[in-house]
Amino acid sequence: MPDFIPAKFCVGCGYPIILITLGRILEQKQLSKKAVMGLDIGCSLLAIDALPINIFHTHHGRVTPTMLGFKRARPNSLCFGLTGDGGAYAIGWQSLFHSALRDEPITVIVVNNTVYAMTGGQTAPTTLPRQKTDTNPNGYEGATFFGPELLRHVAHKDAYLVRTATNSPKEIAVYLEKAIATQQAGHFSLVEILSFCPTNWKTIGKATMDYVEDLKKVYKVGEI
Ligand SMILES: Cc1ncc(C[n+]2csc(CCOP(=O)(O)OP(=O)(O)O)c2C)c(N)n1
Ligand code: SF4
Ligand SMILES: [Mg+2]
Repeated sequence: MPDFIPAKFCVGCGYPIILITLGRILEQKQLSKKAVMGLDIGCSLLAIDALPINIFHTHHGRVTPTMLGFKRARPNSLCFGLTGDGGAYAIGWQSLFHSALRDEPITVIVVNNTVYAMTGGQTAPTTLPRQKTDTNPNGYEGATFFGPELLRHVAHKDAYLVRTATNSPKEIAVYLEKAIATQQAGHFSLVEILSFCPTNWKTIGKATMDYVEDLKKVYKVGEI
């Protein structure tokens, strides 16, 4: 397992932190051979060769049904879906919702950077009120979307739903391990990670960290 991810992501992006953390857990637990990860499109697609596990591209908004299909065909596999907030909570919400409702034993990792990053920073369901985006240059005025909190209403009591952030890598590791254990016990798990996107947030250095801390004031981290 390398200590770095090939430089496809922008400098300062949160995705590599998540991928390195997941890769270390899989290696430590000797799960790399069982693990398979689908990528939803969005900046997740850049992870195609990031880890020494089976990884493939799916379709924007379709990673959840693809991975639950894989899991049904190969019940002994450990299935991950890596998706952005747009893929999970807009175009892919229907299938994500029903997967939680049916308690499908897969793990969905939602990288919440509050925008459609890959396509240039458009407004997403997770965009915060007053946040300036490509499509709302004067500030977004709509509602805010709380994915894990909404899913809690329909998910099985043993499903694992949690939110963390890329400025807390140790916490990401703890939560990913619990999500994996939940899948192994036969239940649905989702880890939402508030993730740096300095390119679309138009931030550098400390301003990127401050941005995540501001997000945490709205999107409460912790188990849900
Ligand atoms: C069916 C379909 N609709 C739209 C697109 C264009 N598209 C590709 S990525 C993307 C947005 C990605 O945003 P998000 O899911 O939040 O991922 P991020 O890039 O922010 O990590 C869109 C709209 C597409 N590829 N397929
Ligand atoms: S656009 Fe944002 S999410 Fe995509 S690679 Fe760059 S920093 Fe990461
Ligand atoms: Mg996004």
